[in-house]
Amino acid sequence: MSGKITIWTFDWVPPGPRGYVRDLRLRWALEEAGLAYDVATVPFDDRGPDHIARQPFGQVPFLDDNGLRLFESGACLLHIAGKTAALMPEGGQARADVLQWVVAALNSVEMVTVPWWFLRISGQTESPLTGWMEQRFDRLEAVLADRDWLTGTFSVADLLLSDILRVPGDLGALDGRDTLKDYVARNQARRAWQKAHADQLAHFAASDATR
Ligand SMILES: N[C@@H](CCC(=O)N[C@@H](CS)C(=O)NCC(=O)O)C(=O)O
Repeated sequence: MSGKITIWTFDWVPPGPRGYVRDLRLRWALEEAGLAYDVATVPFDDRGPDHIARQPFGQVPFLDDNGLRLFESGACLLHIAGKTAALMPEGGQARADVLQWVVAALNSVEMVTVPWWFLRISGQTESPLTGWMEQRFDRLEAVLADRDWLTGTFSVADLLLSDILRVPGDLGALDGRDTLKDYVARNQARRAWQKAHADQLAHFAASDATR
């Protein structure tokens, strides 16, 4: 599908989440794909029925691709990745490998890292989830011990998993795990990540002036 692609995010967020809001994932994917896009906003403070109609949990991001709308960053990423072999091979085992790792990143890694992060920022330093999360990290270290990317070449699965890992990583949870720290750094060294990250920071910095 060609046409106008719009990423929707908040008009403003407090300083803490800047650089982490998940429109970053979509920006990054579209930068990798070389596809032009616009960024539109919904109010952070007043999430009315229009917002809920597009994202039933009142969250961001969501995507509009020439009238095709979808929410959930994972679904949006798969939609974008379906447009370019630069993010996901067109078929066969190679595509299956990417798909399984996308779901694993969301359903086997992020499903423990996000609750762990939530407890940590709520002040709970001794988390009952730490052992479970460490088991996941152990297995990911084994997978990535002899390869730079999950499926042999950079894909949307690396984009997603590295974005998931950097959240606990930035809180020190990857300290002593050089394989995973290097993996996240390798992803963040990509020009597309750096542009997406800088653009998100600039977006929210500009919004301060309007408040
Ligand atoms: N599973 C959703 C989670 C989206 C999410 O957590 N969005 C955050 C910003 S990164 C948000 O909107 N937070 C505000 C809230 O939950 O009310 C996805 O990956 O799209």
